[in-house]
Amino acid sequence: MHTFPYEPLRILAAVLFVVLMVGAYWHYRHRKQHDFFTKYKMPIVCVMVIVTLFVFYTALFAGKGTTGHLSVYYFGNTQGPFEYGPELPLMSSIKFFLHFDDFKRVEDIASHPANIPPPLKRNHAEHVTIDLVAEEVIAELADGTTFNYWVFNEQVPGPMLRVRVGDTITVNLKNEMSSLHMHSVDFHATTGPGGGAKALQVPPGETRSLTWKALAPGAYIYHCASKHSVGAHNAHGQYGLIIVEPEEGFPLVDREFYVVQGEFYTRGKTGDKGFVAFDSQAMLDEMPNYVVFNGRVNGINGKMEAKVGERVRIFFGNGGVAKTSAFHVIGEIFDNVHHEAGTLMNHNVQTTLVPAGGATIVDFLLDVPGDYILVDHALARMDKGAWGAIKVTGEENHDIFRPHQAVDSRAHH
Ligand SMILES: [Cu+2]
Repeated sequence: MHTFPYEPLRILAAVLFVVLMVGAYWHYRHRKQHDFFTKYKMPIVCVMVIVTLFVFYTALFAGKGTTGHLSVYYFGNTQGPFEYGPELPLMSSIKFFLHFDDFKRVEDIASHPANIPPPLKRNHAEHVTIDLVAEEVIAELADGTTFNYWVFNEQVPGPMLRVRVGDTITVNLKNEMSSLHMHSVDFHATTGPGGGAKALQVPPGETRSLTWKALAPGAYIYHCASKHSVGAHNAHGQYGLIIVEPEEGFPLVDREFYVVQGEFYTRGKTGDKGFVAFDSQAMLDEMPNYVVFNGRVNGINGKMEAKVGERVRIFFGNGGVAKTSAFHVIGEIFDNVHHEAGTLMNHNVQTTLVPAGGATIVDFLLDVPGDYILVDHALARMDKGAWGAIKVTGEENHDIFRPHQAVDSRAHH
């Protein structure tokens, strides 16, 4: 494993610094006999200053990520299966800094929760082609806060893909020329090494393809699985859901929504304004500043509408990379839950667990108008952005829900 040799360099720098200090002292004591140090005083001072700064810089930032615009996995400590290289993370940091103004700005990174492919109405298997584009862009994570996202098709989560069990799927993954990193896809719906990730490791500017067969129905996460840290790629927004419909399809409902939870690890605090850099140490510590639905704070809020009497289905995934979601809709009870998005059905569920790299499929009937807020019921995460409302309009149903007139009890005394 060849990492950047900052440890020996730091020791060398410290030794040099001590030698120079001793030399300077020696020069001070014998300044009449030796004019060498007098002659080269300024260069010596400069070298000492540079060495000191280097020692402080490496001591401060080694293994912690970097400041300012340097958002990549700099000197990241990974015990994972990938080696560094062929390019040092430091080089990526420098390149990111140099090309900061060239990265594409995306207006709204959030995948629209209602803008998804409709149910498949076919009774036979097909050969389906899926085109995905990996790209590194800059977009808002919260109002006034921007982040360097790594995405599929310019959105977080990546597009909701929809196939039928028995389908043969050819995936073409293109990695944009502007990318600084290798990207890939691991489909949890795929049976084969890496879920396809090894065949689909794509260097910037290239395309790779893979054909696989969907063997089992459900809702499956797909995500990037590239070095130097798979977690870091996911924590930049590279995940989505692929729905594999059963032969008979899912029972038809009135509305379907697509929501994927994710975590963002940024330097500084939740709510800091301006460009915020990725913090690899915070990721290792599993301490995200943001936990959000569809890639950003307010990623789904105000984008979902329904009517009283309608049945709503939510395909809900968790891109991770550390937290298990306690998925809940405030004011509703899930009539049906595909436990872990599999075939085991549960009913009358208030909160369902969705692990990192997992999903669920829930549906419920809307009886009463109002705002129904999706949350991760580990509610500290609501303050980190994990919420968004479905606006339900229609007739009041006072048999089921009836607020009473406010009574001022003081009037009776
Ligand atoms: Cu990636």
